[in-house]
Amino acid sequence: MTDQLSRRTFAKLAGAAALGASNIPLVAQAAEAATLPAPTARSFPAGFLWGTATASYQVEGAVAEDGRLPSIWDTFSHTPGKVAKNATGDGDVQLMKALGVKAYRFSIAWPRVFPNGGGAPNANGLDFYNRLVDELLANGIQPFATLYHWDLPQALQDRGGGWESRATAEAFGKYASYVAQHLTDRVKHIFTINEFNAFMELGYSIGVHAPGLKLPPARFYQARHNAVLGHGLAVQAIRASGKSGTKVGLAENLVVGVPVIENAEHIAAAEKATRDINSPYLTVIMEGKYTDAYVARMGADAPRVTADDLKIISSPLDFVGTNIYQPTFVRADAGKSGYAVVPNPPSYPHMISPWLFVGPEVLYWGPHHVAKLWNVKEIYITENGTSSSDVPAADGKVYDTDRIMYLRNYLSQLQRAVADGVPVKGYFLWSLMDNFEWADGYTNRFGLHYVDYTTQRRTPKLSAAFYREVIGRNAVV
Ligand code: GBH
Repeated sequence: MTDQLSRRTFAKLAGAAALGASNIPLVAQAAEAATLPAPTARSFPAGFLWGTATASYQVEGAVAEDGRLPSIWDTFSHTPGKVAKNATGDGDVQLMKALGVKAYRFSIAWPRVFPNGGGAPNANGLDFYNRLVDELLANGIQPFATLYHWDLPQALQDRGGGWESRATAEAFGKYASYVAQHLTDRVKHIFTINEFNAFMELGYSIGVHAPGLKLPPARFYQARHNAVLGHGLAVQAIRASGKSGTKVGLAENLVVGVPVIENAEHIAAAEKATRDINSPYLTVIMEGKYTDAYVARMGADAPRVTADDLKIISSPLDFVGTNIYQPTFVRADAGKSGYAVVPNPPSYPHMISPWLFVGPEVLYWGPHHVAKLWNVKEIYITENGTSSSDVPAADGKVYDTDRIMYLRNYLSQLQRAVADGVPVKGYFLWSLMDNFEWADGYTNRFGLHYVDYTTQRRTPKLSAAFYREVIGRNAVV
């Protein structure tokens, strides 16, 4: 990406682009309004919070401005061969523009606020977010901030091996405390960490994400433990330093067991699978104990875990955020665990990202399991969405009917969950605009807005008009 446009010019473009969505008429404005489904059909409760989401390294650019130092993703993406077409996240600064959304989930770059991971804070770095928060509030959009969406300060990786070190968990707590002190007068919802189940597995075990490590089991289990400990320390720090009324949670891409058939035995198996497979992360956070099965699996490689650690890790949360994309099908099984994962057959359909298997029911079962397993009273879908080939048509527009198909089906299942009484309070669509898709670089687009990476121009896709209609009618359309 190039820095050809100033932040202000870019803001204007983004604004114009959002308004441009109206060149596809809203059905509600059309003459045949009388033929619309009844207002209650597939509708959501009043006050359901519709939002969009992004993350710092994927949209911000400005990697060397105002005292920011490198993160592990700067290092990784600048290492040839690690990211598709050797793309990096350098580029223009992301600004917010609404589609009628009432909430925006963004992440704060740790290396802007503490460029060295710890030590002295960089006030200019935090100001970047002060301005964003003020601008969101001035536009009637509630800010939901994530503290860690994978851009670990490189200095922490260099010093103690990043999450391999308990010192990183402690530094994370201090960073959380500083952010809470300065932003919670205006930011009322904070997510500690985004997707343990992605950055730990891909970054520290499989090695395809930053920092690109393939740790042996004992070191890897220790790193997992430090990450959930960091989350707990951050929760405590936010409680101690944040204004009263600040709500804290996390955003986890839990593995969601989806029953192969919706009957009692398979549903029970799917629930067991969800608790068991997520043991290293969400389960220990919610239960304050590693499951016996996980402890047995780790065997002699298990980290030393103190009762005090477990207490910190399971500090009570105000809500649970779930990033939900694809199902893991589960059936009942006679073996000890009581369940078996059913691999998708080769013919199982996926979106353009090969991992993004289509299973709308996952948006029903994900929140359902979380509410039932851990008695959670406030759930957000912190990410859901899809990639698409998104090639502009001759008229310059992007008719992403596949994204609309995906969203319509997934939202129907979310509506089913809410209608059943599952306490889902809001939904953040990933993503507001096309952005840096980690190891896939700029090859897979997830946005509601098409981004021309040469000019930075944003163009609403057909799905933006679809989402605007969903929000306007508070119903699946
Ligand atoms: C989310 O991860 C991330 O939070 C977000 O930053 C990202 O842009 C968005 O999803 C869309 O991907 O190619 O076989 O190595 C979702 C969970 C985990 C899904 C990693 C893709 C890569 C599988 N992701 N996975 S593979």
